[in-house]
Amino acid sequence: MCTRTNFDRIADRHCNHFNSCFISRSFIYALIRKQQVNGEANVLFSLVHLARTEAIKRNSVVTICKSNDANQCGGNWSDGWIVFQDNNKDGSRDAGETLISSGTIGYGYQLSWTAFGSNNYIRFTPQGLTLSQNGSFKLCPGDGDARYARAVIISKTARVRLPKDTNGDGIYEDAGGSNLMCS
Ligand SMILES: [Ca+2]
Ligand SMILES: [Ca+2]
Repeated sequence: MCTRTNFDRIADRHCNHFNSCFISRSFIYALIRKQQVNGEANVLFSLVHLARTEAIKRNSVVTICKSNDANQCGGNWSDGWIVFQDNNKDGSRDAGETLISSGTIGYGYQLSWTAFGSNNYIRFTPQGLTLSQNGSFKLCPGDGDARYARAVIISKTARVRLPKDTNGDGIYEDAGGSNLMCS
């Protein structure tokens, strides 16, 4: 006789004919993928924190822009980004502007930034605010499965928020509370 508790049902645990329960492979797979996208969202969280902190410390505008060569602005967000001291505040890394860091999102992920002002960069002021910019990053896995997508919202005051799955349907939401879509 196979007995499943409520917890087993929630965790999608099944029982075998020896009456011991096990967690299904698909559940573990889903759990790992959720953890992966959450890890990537935390990378973005830390990225914003770094740029904001550097802007305050350097008493200068610091910009994050998309970059495909870890040196200049260009390409797509999925290629990577750079963080630099943006002396003339133009969102582009000019000669003599110090490179602070560079990075990329995890392999296979698609990253986009949609914002008021520009979709190419985010600028932070010495006061620790964005330069009149609010927007959101969207992370999608390579296979476009929205269950493993996540948004990272940045407010004008440089506050970072990761919307949850408030309706509990397994898909995280965007800034407006709608399920994320990966196309
Ligand atoms: Ca510049
Ligand atoms: Ca949802």
